[in-house]
Amino acid sequence: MITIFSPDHALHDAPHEFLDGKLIPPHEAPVRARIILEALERADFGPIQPPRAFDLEPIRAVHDHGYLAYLAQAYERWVAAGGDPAAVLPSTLAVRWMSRRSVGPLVAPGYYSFDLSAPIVAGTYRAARSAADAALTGAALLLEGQQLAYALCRPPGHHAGHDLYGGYCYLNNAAIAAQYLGDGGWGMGDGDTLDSYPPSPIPHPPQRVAVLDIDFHHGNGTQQIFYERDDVLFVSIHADPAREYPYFAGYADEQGAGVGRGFNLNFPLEASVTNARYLAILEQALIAIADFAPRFLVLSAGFDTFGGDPIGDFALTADAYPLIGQRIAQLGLPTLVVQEGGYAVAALGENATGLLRGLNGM
Ligand code: SP5
Ligand code: ZN
Repeated sequence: MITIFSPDHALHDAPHEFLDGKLIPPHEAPVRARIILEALERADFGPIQPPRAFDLEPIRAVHDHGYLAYLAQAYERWVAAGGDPAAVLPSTLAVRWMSRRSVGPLVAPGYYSFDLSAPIVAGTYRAARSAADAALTGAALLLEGQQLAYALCRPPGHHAGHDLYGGYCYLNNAAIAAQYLGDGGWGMGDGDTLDSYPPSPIPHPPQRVAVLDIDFHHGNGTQQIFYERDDVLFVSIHADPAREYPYFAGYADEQGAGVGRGFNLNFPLEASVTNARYLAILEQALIAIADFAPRFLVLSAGFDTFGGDPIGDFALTADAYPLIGQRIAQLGLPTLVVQEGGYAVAALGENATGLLRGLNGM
């Protein structure tokens, strides 16, 4: 297995998040990636490499152009307009019946985000790009024949939609990688120029890709990005949104739309889910993925399903993760693991290495 990690993740270090009416220290902090990296270095999974530098094209295949331009400049424009230099956080959110486009420097955050848990600081965009590059590098490695790669992404990505950020997520690393895998990576990578993208004619139809999301929270962003697609299957096992974040998506009746109908599968679960219960649900998820017969698997891996997680309410123990990894490996698919959430920092190293041990068949 190859691990891809960029120290640039640390450029994203939010001063706070807004939760239940309080400004609190952010759950999503640089220490998370440091802890996982240290545990990986102690374990023996293979090389740890920096990401290759990709240009914006494979990101633009998933995200809106105006959204990306906003993210790139949000902090500087916010500060120049008198916003608090601590971080960009909206005061007014675009919602159902007031969603007209308005993108002044102090207002765009409310147009492009859906909650108050994803502040933007000076280094957020560079960190998010490094995470997307890590996922893309992992995808490129699979296209080059690797069977397993782990993108130690931070900030995470699965809550970020086509043109919307939130839930600690800005760029949807897993979706960007899935799209790249489906496209076969054509025209992309080190040394490629805009002139070579896209080559015409496109050499082959999109390859089928499955995204399995095992973060505690529903991957609403990934779901939205692929909702009307039949070439990407999205399967998510998560806390019932009737009870837990992200509340407004992730229900079982969300099954895809148009040609994508039947290619979105949600497993919303009750509180206090045990190892045995989780593994039984995972079995159903894996059957759906095997039926879809994808060429590649992207695994959005969160460890906030752990019993000790400060914002989760499942009851998984550390023993669950090697078993989860083992079962997923039995699909026999080239797999890219993309790091998402997990906030029980003291347990993150053990849980992450546990999952990877299972995936590696160790
Ligand atoms: C990537 C990721 O895991 N993002 C999660 C963002 C969740 N933010 C809101 C959490 C709401 C928690 N409410 C339960 C508090 C339990 N005391
Ligand atoms: Zn989560």
